[in-house]
Amino acid sequence: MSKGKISRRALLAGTAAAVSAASAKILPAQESGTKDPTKVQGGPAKEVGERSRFEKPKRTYFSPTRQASNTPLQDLEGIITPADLHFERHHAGIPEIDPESYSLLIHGMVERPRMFTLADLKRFPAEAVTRFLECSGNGFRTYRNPEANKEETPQQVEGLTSTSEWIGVPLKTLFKEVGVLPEAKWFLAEAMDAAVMTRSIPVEKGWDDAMIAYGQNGEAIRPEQGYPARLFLPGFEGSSNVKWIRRIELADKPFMTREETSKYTDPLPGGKARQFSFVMDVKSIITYPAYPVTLTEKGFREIKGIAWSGRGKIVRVDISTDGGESWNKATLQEPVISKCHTRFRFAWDFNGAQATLMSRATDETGQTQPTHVELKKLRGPGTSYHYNHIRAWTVRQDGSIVFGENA
Ligand SMILES: Nc1nc2c(c(=O)[nH]1)N[C@H]1C(S)=C(S)[C@@H](COP(=O)(O)O)O[C@H]1N2
Ligand SMILES: [Mo]
Repeated sequence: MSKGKISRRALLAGTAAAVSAASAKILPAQESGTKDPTKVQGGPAKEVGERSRFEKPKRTYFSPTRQASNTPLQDLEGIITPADLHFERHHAGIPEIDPESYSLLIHGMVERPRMFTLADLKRFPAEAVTRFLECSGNGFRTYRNPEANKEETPQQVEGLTSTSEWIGVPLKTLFKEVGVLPEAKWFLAEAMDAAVMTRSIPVEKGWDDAMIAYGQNGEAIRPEQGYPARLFLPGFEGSSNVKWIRRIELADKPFMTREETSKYTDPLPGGKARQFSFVMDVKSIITYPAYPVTLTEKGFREIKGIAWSGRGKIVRVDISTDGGESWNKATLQEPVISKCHTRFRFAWDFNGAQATLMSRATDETGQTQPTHVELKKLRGPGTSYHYNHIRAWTVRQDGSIVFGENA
């Protein structure tokens, strides 16, 4: 077997032994600028760890005002996004909130309005769930102008989605505590950032799987994610997951806030608009091979990526290497969790011919990603939100890769 090459059998069987035999060659110390680790004392223990200096995953920004950043999807393994690489989106910056002075008020159509301190929230039985969070604007540029963004990484195309283990108190526990009245149909979630972000949420979500989250991946939730507490609504569009939450008001109708009227509505053909598109539809992206990777050799590669759906579990991902002419089933990597990033992989032989790679995910409700043409028929020219059409990468004969079809 030639240097670094992996056999087709190893890829298909996924056997670790065959793969490690091919890659176990240790670099001579001088090549990497390090000393022979068997001859010098290693470094000391540290209070707070950091990444190997050889690993430099970074979030990227679209605009210099930095109101959002994208997760480096192409650099991640497994399904958890390290908290310091979780995508960020804030309409008025990241506030600094002292947990000692934090409180959450729940009032309106309830029997016993109440203020909860952070300590109060932590006294209730906690729940931990591993779930994705995605901005409804994720990937909108590829819908509106797929030709314009060919030299983009998976991070740039689709990096406004991340997965964490979220820990907190189920909202239904607090609903019972304050005695939410049966007439209550909606609740307002209001933040304490400079945007005073407010959204109306159907009360059923509160009785279902909503939570007030104060933990993320084993520690306190990060300031960027809503420290000390945020509303977390599994599968619902990012913007409804109000961070730095300070108030919940129960009512019999939606509040018609700015973020659900002038923003976050979806225009449809014929001059109509759809309001309250909460659930994020089934979606996927190939994260390898993808721009800026160049395949310098022919041979087998593992096509890898993530799929997710706000409606439940991913049950199937199909891969096309010929621009959607034919499809083959990818392997889903355990664990497959509801409303969570799910890994897929598929062995593919790059034979030096141009190839267009596509992934198409299906969720447990039977929903499948539409093609770009199909989605345009339904949604018209569109604005900025809710685009789950099939994405493509074109591998050229020279092995270079660009985003989009027939590039
Ligand atoms: N208080 C507050 N909550 C907010 C926002 C905000 O600007 N302020 N942005 C929303 C949007 S648009 C998204 S996509 C998600 C992003 O969550 P994250 O920064 O934890 O990834 O938070 C939502 N909650
Ligand atoms: Mo968002």
